[in-house]
Amino acid sequence: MKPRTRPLHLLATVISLSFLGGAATTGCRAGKSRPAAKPGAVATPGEGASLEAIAQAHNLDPAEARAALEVYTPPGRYDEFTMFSSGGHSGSVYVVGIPSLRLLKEIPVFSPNTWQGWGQGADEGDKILREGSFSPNLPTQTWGDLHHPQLSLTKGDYDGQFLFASDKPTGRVAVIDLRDFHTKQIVKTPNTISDHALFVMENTEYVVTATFQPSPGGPGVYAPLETYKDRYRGAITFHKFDRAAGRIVLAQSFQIELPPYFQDLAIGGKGPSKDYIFTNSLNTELSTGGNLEGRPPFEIGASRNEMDYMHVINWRRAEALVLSGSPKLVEKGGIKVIPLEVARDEGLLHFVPESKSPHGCDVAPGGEYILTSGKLDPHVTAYSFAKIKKAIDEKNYEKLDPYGIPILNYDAVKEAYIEVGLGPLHTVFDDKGNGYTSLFLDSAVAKFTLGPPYHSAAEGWKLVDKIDINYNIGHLQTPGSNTVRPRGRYLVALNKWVVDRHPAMGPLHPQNTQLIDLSGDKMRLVNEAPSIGEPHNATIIETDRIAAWVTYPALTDPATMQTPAANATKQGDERIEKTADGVHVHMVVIRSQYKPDTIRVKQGDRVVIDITNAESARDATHGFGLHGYNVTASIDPGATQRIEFIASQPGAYPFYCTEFCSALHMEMAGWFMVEPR
Ligand code: K7E
Ligand code: CUA
Repeated sequence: MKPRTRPLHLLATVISLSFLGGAATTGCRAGKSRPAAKPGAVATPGEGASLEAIAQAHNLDPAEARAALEVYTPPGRYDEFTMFSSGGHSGSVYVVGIPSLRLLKEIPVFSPNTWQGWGQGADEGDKILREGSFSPNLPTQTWGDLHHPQLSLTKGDYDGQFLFASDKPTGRVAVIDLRDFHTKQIVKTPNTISDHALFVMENTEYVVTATFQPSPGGPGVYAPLETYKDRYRGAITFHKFDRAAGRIVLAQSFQIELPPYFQDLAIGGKGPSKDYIFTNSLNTELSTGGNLEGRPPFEIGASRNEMDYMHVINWRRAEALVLSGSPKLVEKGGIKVIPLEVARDEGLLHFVPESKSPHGCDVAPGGEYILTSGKLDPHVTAYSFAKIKKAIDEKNYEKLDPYGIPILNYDAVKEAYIEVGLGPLHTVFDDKGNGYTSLFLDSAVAKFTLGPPYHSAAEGWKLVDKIDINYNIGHLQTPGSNTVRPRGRYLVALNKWVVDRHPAMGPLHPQNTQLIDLSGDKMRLVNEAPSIGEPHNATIIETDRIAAWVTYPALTDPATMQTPAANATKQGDERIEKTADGVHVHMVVIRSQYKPDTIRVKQGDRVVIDITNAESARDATHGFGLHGYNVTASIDPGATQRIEFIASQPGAYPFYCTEFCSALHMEMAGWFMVEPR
């Protein structure tokens, strides 16, 4: 079923006549300055009650009653937009409907998930987590702090095919295929120990990450902190994406070394600025902390300078240098690296002064402006790309940084300096030439006009509205904000604190997501829901643009999307083979049996079970939960999963279907018998 629009205007007219008319000017904003709802206080009037009576029984003011209608998605209907939201250190992506804010799905990425059998004994997830670990010499990394989900782009707009996500503490990138919403690849960025920013180039040619903490050379490389200035480096990495294969190809990827500042967020240019990328930085002081060693604590040491540096990187020229096979490049960690000195000498890198401790770095939809904001400065600074280009061409430098990188003249490149409020973080855009900045300290969103060509010189760069947020907003997002075609309509506030917005459920609170309507001149809060894990960032697309499958083609290997999978079992071909060191089970599942349903092995055997789900019906997933061996798999219709382990302990172990799939679901079970040696 497609989402569709209903003739809401009729209903709205009825309500505005009978109830909202006149009362809409009470000035009481939904969710603000009202006593907290008491559980159980709502009495629902019976059938036949007027809309007004229902609203009154629910203690809704006119604005709330209106918002309820605006965001209501009736049973069986789909939300117009779908949001992929970061789950922070849950390691997952959460899929949420907009405007209902209903949680639709969790996509496990960096952490195991037992519902989907991800990293829980089935090969698909186990292998991806293992191969995508921080270091082969450390335990398999089974947690991540997922910050920045980004959709794949075609001509600068969402194509609904892939989602990428970054892991901050280890510097990894995940590729999620939106045909089945499965993570297909996790790549450790070579030579780094931490990445933060992640964005996608115009046609997804590269998935780009920027480091956070600099590194002396990647996992396992040591250099004393005393040598920080000389031996530690930041980096920006261009992960080559092969769209046909759906994989990042490290051999065609490259990296540019940067000074050991913390690079933080980064973004690609568009239109006039599309050959450039921009990343801000903090800790240009090169502080390494040491508060018990007689040095200032890190947060003080890293906030001394009045200005940090936005990096302006000519990636086109960098790519040309890489493709030319220049001998100035070094091969390190399996990719080509442009050393800092080469980047400097080739003119790939320039700096622009920016307000201290910056966080957000965003590009206006047409690519004319780059906007940054420093958490300690209540302004958004807009830089003109044309002016940056001119300053680069004219070598209009203030000075060089300690690594010899030219710092452009601030006044020559600045376009506007807009006072928005305390703690500005990130800026997103709508389709009417406005920018919206999250204010962490103010707990608010500021709306301002962009300058020409979005608004006239007289009307541009003006603060036009502000709305309170509950509480301490981090990222914010609008549909298509970071594409060439922002859609407007809604703004989602991804908040760090929930405090009293949801009932107490113990000392660990969820986070809070709020939905703001952008259709009028004034922003309106219209919906709110808790979110699981910290929602660092999100990306929002029209629901019907996602190219998702409802079942796999028969005999698909979800790990490779190949059909038929090399290890698929056709019905009638079920069997158990003895192998040199154990048994190989070729199993088929279909309502309501496992075939074979009895597996006999000897203690110490290596057990390989290939399970094919022979169903073709939508939603006919079967599980495989093996008692005691810590194995569970989800075998979706059409899919094949491999499970491999050593039968180390003798005993009688049942296995059973974990999905309530049929009337005989309770009977969908079998025996895994391990005979003692
Ligand atoms: Cu939390 Cu983009 Cu990692 Cu800002 S980031 S809030
Ligand atoms: Cu298959 Cu329950």
